[in-house]
Amino acid sequence: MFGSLVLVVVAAGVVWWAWENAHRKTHPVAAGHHAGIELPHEQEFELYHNALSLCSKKARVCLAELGLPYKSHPIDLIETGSYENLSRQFLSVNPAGTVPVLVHEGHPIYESHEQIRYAADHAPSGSPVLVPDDPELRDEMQTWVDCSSIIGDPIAESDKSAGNAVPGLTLPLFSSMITEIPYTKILEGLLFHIDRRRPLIFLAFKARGLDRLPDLGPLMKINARARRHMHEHLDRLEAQLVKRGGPWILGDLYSLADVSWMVIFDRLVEADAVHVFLGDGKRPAVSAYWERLQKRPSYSDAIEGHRHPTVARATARLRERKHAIPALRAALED
Ligand SMILES: N[C@@H](CCC(=O)N[C@@H](CS)C(=O)NCC(=O)O)C(=O)O
Repeated sequence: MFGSLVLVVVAAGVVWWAWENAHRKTHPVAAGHHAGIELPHEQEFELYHNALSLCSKKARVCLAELGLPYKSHPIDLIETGSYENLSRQFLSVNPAGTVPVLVHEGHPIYESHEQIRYAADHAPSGSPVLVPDDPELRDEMQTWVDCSSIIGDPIAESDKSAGNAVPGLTLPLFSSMITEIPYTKILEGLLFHIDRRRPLIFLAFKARGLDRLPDLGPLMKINARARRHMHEHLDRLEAQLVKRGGPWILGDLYSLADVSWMVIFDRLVEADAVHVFLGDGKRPAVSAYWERLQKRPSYSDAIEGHRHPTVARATARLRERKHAIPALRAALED
């Protein structure tokens, strides 16, 4: 009797999963503007985004700098509470299940580095100029956007860009955040996520706990490699700021390159890692640059105005545990 009941429950579960899976189609999407896709919309610009997501911050900062109004669609990720990005509704907007998605007149633009360029190119005349007219300067800007973007496989290629080094550096923050998320919610990712590695990492963090993070050897290696590469990326930024004389990456013109780097520093704050890269007088030009970035109105509007309470708690917990456990601090900072 009990055996048959278990069988019925398992069979019902499999049928449910098969049905859901068939209706939550995921696949990679090409970067850029998709004129062939029509999405329901109410405003010229709409943005699907998340408070914590680095790439979402980049899109929000860009729209704030341009003064472009947009309809906001906040989407939860597992880090901030649930896999809303795996819902049927959101997958119809982006079958890759990632944020941000910028929608212009109903057509999506995928990948944040494409979105900021698109928004700057389609802002009404009279909007602040974030892309230089001079072709050489424009190429220079694009180089600095690219080296701060998340492109390709960030875990394997943290040497390619500072953006790619960010996920590895964020692992301890994720480990701290996931303590607040129940297992059942993470399981949804295992069933439906396009990249099963992501929920698997969260499960490992949850099972092991923040204090025993150093036991997770392969993940600690990713973190250490990302740290080493971020040092190299920031050395290059220091040299560029000195060469151009600031205040911004291209000199006098605040550009998309600065939009793209602002969010990297903000993530280092959230991951309690700024002191690792800028402490003890290291990289004075970068430190002064980061101070200037925080004074821009776009920083308070698009980043501080969207803070998620879970992130602040997770940062405080991470800092406190590193203080309490020197071996944890050494593993994450030395
Ligand atoms: N290269 C993409 C990255 C998109 C991406 O991976 N977004 C993350 C947040 S920064 C996400 O949506 N993660 C949710 C998940 O994978 O479950 C971009 O620049 O837009």
